Amino acid sequence: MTVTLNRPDKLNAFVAGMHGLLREAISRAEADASIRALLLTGAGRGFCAGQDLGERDMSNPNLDLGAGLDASYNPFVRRLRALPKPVVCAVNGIAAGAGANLALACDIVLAARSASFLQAFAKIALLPDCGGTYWLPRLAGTARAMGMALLAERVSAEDAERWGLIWKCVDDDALMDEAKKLAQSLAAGPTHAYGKIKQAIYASATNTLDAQLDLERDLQRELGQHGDYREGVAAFLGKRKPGFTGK
Ligand code: LHQ
Repeated sequence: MTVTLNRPDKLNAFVAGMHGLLREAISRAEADASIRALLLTGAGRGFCAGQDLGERDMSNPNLDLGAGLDASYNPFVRRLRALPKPVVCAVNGIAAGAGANLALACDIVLAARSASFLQAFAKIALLPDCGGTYWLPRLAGTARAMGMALLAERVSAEDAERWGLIWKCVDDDALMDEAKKLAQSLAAGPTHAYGKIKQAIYASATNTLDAQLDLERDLQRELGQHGDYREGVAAFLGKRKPGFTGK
């Protein structure tokens, strides 16, 4: 399933209605077994410029940005990470603020060479949200995380790849083809195993080695009972392509 953020005149900055649509999309992706990979991208020249800064009522003395995060952004980030299917992000242009961190929440991030990542928050006296303070130090190290968050400068797609923030930077005109090919190939893969791979890799951020070894054992035990494992081994031994069902 492809989800395209589609408010290109404002670089796909988030307004309230978009959260409802994203909720519907992720609910479908969770419930529909025929959806075996998700591709997230943006329409136009930007990927997403984060929260629409014109939307909040700045005269409201009880303005509660935390409530906004609780209601919309955070549940979406949690559901993306927990989705037991691969999520590919094709960053087609600038990814700023919550838009940058939404991209980094995805499992495999491709970015167009002309795209960039901007932790814009400090420019408006906020801190990186949507998991930014979690992903940045883990992916790029504390020094780069601090630089990105405090200086709020654009990081090119090439640097993002070099720093380990994303999987790959690709030529602009190849981005969507590559992203679709990747998502299609993942959609034909061992979906159940992919879900467990996500679970294990994301759990490692907070697990000890002992806990991680135990988790790998438990998940591997379960995967060993799955038809896709049998199919993968049979295909290898038979020198043919596997036909994974993911079921
Ligand atoms: C925008 C936006 C935008 C409205 C471009 N809003 N119109 C915050 C609060 C609450 C709870 C949850 O969490 C958050 C998280 C956040 O995301 S905070 C961070 C919000 N994002 C930003 O601070 C980024 C603001 N945008 C920019 O700095 C620039 O637009 C970037 C660097 C992204 C792109 O620059 P340019 O390529 O020069 O494009 P532009 O600035 O000309 O933007 C094009 C249009 O999009 C323009 O509208 P206009 O009608 O003048 O053509 C912008 O006003 C509009 N736009 N971002 N976030």
